[in-house]
Amino acid sequence: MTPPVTPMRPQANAGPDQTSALVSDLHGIVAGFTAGALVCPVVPLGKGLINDTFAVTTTAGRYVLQRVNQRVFPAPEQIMANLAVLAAHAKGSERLRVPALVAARDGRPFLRTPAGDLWRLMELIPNAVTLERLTTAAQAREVGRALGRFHRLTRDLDPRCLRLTLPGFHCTPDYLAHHLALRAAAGPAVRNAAESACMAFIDARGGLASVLEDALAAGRIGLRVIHGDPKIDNILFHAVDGQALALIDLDTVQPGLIQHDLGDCLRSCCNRQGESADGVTVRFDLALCDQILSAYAAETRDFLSGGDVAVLYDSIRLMSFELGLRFLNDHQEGDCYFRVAHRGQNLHKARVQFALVADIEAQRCAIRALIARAYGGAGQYR
Ligand code: GN1
Ligand code: MG
Repeated sequence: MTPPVTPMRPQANAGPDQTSALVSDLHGIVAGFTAGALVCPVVPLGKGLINDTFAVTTTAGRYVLQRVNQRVFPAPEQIMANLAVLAAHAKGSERLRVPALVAARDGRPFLRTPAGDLWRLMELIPNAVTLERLTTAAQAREVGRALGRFHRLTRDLDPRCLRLTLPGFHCTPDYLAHHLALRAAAGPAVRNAAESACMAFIDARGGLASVLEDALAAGRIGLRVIHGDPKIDNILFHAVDGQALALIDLDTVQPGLIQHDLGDCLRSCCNRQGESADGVTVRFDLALCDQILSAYAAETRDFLSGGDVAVLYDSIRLMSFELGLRFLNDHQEGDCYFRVAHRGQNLHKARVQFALVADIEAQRCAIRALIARAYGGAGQYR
């Protein structure tokens, strides 16, 4: 049975006009935190598709200010509770740096405005940069090491200690069901060639959506703590020595499958053309994948099971497929979820992800061989 089609939601993200209106209110927001007085204008930071993010400089230091998107995260206090659990678990560890939160004047780690918005202020990790693309093997190794350390550090944190901040976030079968429901509701109405091509691509991969859910149901893999969004933009590198310093954007730290994280990280980092590639011929870069995987395996080899490793190849193409579905669904619902610069951008990004799936599939044997080598077996996990 297909689930009901959700009604058209209002625009989830502030567009450029709303963002500049926001900037003028930000002085008051910053004053609501215990972080000194502003010394220069607040400026937008990063390229996140969900929250509104700004860089703030005060007499006390430099910070990151964020408004949590409550259409995506309707209960943001749950995120804040998870951050506290994670920070306590990571305390004193050199493996994971969790950006410290600045208290609001009422002592809470966030501020609620009368309009109901939730804002938080975090330390800005010094000497840190994000990379638009990976260009060297050393960077790729740092990515694998950072994600592997995150999973290593959280392997003894019971996932039941964390709230589900986004239920169903990586449930690919739900995104597929939603896609089919949207398709049924639209009927044979006007579809352009790009949409039709996406639909044919999806139809040809019926069994893919449930690979991880099936493995979970069969007990071959298990729930763990995940980051949820380890794409390239969410990894901080040291500006000088290039070491990975932290995984940021911790809103989706919650119970999940480590395969979601590794697949998402690889689909993001091994696509050198990026999510908005010009044209729709994208490549999955095997050399980068090799470096990321071997560094990740060095951190995780001793606690991942054969069952975990057996589904790694499928999880790489699955996460690209899932993101393609999510972009396509959002396009068909009027761009309510992901921030877009123009109409049609989500559709283009869906095509890019599907092209990436196709290239991953074309390199299936080589990717499986890299996985087997990284985990020390000649194909023992297949
Ligand atoms: C969103 O907010 P941001 O840009 O870090 C999305 C991820 C997608 C990503 C694609 C909560 O992440 O799942 O992979 O866009 N986050 C959420 O760029 O939906
Ligand atoms: Mg995010």
